[in-house]
Order: sequence, then C-alpha cells, then structure tokens
Amino acid sequence: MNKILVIGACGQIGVELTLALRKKNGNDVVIAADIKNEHPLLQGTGPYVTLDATDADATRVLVKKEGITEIYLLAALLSATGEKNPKLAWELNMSSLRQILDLAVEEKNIKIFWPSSIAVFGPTTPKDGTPQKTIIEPSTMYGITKYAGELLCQYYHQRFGVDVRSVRYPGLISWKSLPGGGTTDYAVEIFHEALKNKTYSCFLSENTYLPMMYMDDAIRATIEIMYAPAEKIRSRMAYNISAMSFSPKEITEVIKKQIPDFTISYQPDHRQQIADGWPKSIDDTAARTEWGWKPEYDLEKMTIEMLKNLK
Ligand code: VAH
Repeated sequence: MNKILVIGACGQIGVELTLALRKKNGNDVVIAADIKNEHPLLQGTGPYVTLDATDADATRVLVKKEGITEIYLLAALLSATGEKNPKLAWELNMSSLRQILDLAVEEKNIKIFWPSSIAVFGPTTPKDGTPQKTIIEPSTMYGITKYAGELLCQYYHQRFGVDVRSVRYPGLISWKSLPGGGTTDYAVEIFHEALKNKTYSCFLSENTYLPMMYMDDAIRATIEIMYAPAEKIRSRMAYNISAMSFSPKEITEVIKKQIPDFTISYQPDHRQQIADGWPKSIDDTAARTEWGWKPEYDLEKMTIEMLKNLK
C-alpha cells in the first residue's frame, strides 16, 4: 500500500503536486508537510503536518510512524534567493536531500523524487539544444546544490540501491500557487500584472530566452517518471525535460492577442546575470525515449490557460 510524503508541499510545485497525488492515490495516503502554514488550496484535502525539512529526527519519526513508501522532496531555496543567502541555500538544499537518502537506505522500501533544474547548467554550457550530458559548471549556489544533489542521488543509487528519480525542471509557470525567489518568476508575474494593471515592469531584458514549462506538464512529468518501471530509468542523476523556450518579448506578443492594450517595460536587475548563464533551449531526447516524456502545453495554449484561470 502506497503511503506518500510531500516535503515542501506549500511551495509552487508542492501545492499542485500534492493535489495531483491525492487525486491519483486518494487523499488520506498523501501527507503534505511544510515548515509554513498549510496552503489554503490544501486545506481540507488531506493530512497536513508542520515539518522542517532539515530536521532529520523529526523526518525520521514521521516516515517510520506513517510507514512512508514514497517521498517527494521539494523544499529548497531557489536561484535568486540562494544568491542572497548562499550558506542557507547550501544547508537547506543539501541537508534535506542527504537525510532523505539516508532514510531510504535505513528503511529500504522508500522511493524518492527530488527535483533538479536547468540551473545546473552555467555560462560554459552550450546554450542551444543543451544535451543531458555536457559541460556542467553552475555559477549560482542553487545550481551548485542541484548538481551536487544529482551526483549524491546517483551515488546513493549505485552504492546503496536507493530508488531516487529526478528531472531538471525549466522555469515553471502556474496560476494556483505563486513561485518564490526564482529568476524565471517574471513569466508568472507578467500574467498577474497584465490582468491587474495592463502593464508590467520586467526584471529581465526583452530577448532573454529561457526554457519554460506549464505546471500541468511538470506535474505529469514528475508522476510519469516516478511510476515508470525502474528498468526504464537509465539515469539516476536527472533527466532534461523541455516544453518551450521564450523571451519576455515573445510572451508579451502572445498576451497582447488576449489583452491588446497590455504594455511591458524592462528594468533588468541582479537576476539578469543568472538568466544569462542558463541555456536558451534544452534537448530532452533521453526522457522522451527512455520513459516516454512528451509535453502538452506550448506558449499559446499556456497563455490561454493562465489568463482564463487567473481571471
Ligand atoms: C528559479 N524557478 O528560477 C527556478 C528554476 C530554472 C529555474 O530552477 O530559480
């Protein structure tokens, strides 16, 4: 019998992943956990516990008491916040992962999902059609924790047989829950501002191309990789997954088809340098051939969904 724990359940991915896992498995077998107060969209949909992802003892007690068989570890500091507090980013992102992997060694029957990011790639990585295996020299603390985490996952799989699976999420766009502290967050803010004020001041320059994905695709990719037969998962670092790439200028043009008098201005800030170190587009052939990944949302379809739901 599956018993699932989502750590970081109140974040941008966590809220939607928790709801999707409850829909798939039943509400009561999915325990949502976060250090924050329960997100309004989760209230009344299933069990919730307050948990500090870096508290190894509390996590161990919860996992053993509940007989957890699957853990989704989403707690992390993202790229922009991580640059403001690199020490905390390393401690939170790495200690939370390390203790979950150690738990899986102790308990034997725990399957783990842990998100990596295209932030593992840095300024020396080829920017177009970035392959899964290439030059990987992250230039942000967040990217460093994600690459170190991928290597840790591969080590724990090879050395101890831990069944841990991971994908490199691109920038994620959602309407149910807000992102926090990311460099790609402009692509969420722009929709809110377009509807509220019909204008947006963008913190990235107009031709900053970045790989992006609608949250529904990201959640489906997460569930598909977790429920794929183990023999299909050939990489225990993380799979590139991709759906689209666009610039602030391009997304503005698509929004203007729905809101003709929307205008944008550009005031690049410290996040521009982070974005400039990331790929423009991603090659996700391995995910497509090994476990059947395929996106369903492009920029047009996502824009219609975002504006319809935010209205
Ligand atoms: C960030 N949204 O901006 C995250 C993501 C690829 C970007 O990892 O930090």
